[in-house]
Amino acid sequence: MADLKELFTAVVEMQEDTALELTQKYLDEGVPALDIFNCYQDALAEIGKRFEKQLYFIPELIMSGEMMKAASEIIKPHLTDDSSAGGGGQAKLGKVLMATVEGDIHDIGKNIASMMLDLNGMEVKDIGVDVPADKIIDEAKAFGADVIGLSGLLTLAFDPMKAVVDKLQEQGMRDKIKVLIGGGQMDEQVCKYVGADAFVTDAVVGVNYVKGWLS
Ligand code: B12
Repeated sequence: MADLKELFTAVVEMQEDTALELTQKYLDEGVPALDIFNCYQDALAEIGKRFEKQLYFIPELIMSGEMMKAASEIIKPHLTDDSSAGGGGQAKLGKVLMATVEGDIHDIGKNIASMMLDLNGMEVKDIGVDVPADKIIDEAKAFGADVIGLSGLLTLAFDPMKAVVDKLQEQGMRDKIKVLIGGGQMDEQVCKYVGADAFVTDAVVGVNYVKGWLS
């Protein structure tokens, strides 16, 4: 992976103009779009750490989110051509319903994951943020989803994720729909607690799970 230290620093130091210029420059130089995405993700994780240490506050969180969204717009067209994303243009492999769970409004990761799934041949329906379990299940049924992708970055998201799995179970649908959970806090333990089929902290890994399930 290319040394993207300059970009990392620009994002962490809230230098939006520099960050976006570097993003474009790296793309022009042929740096893989995914490496650039990963650099932003690492930088946002560092911003999160500074927030925890009370070196940064809500305005920095908001600004980092805006930077990442602006960068996504620049990077997106390059992902379509990226062989690692692949799979665009063919018949859809299956249907994935995406949502950020109730109580959580973080959507940057969900939007990236939705985009990657779409680029890899899935039909994706994204129903937004702060979505209650009942609504997720109703939408999944109406859409005919093969997979429900739940995003959540807060510890508070674990229970709403579990509620989706529990309700699927109650309705006798658990073995018909796979549940994939994603977000920086996800791990094996959370996955077990929620009762999901898999967890990811990286959209590309998520795409691979879904491809495996649908093939
Ligand atoms: C930007 C940000 C915000 C922005 C969000 C803007 C937006 N539109 O999303 C704003 C300012 C709104 C915000 C608000 C808050 N935030 Co905030 N935020 C962040 C920050 C800095 C970055 C998050 C991010 O976008 N990362 C980049 C993306 C690309 O990474 P990602 O989400 O992990 O997604 C990747 C994968 O996980 C995966 N993925 C994600 N979801 C899914 C789903 C599926 C199905 C798949 C396949 C893959 C997948 O794909 C992505 C690409 O690989 C994090 C720090 C961190 N470490 O993440 C804190 C963080 C998540 N926030 C935090 C907190 C505390 C809050 C607030 C409570 C602050 C407050 N006091 O108000 C509020 C909560 C609001 C709410 N109810 O949700 C904490 C959570 C702590 C906890 N344990 O609960 C964190 C961890 C910061 C910290 N270290 O303290 N935040």
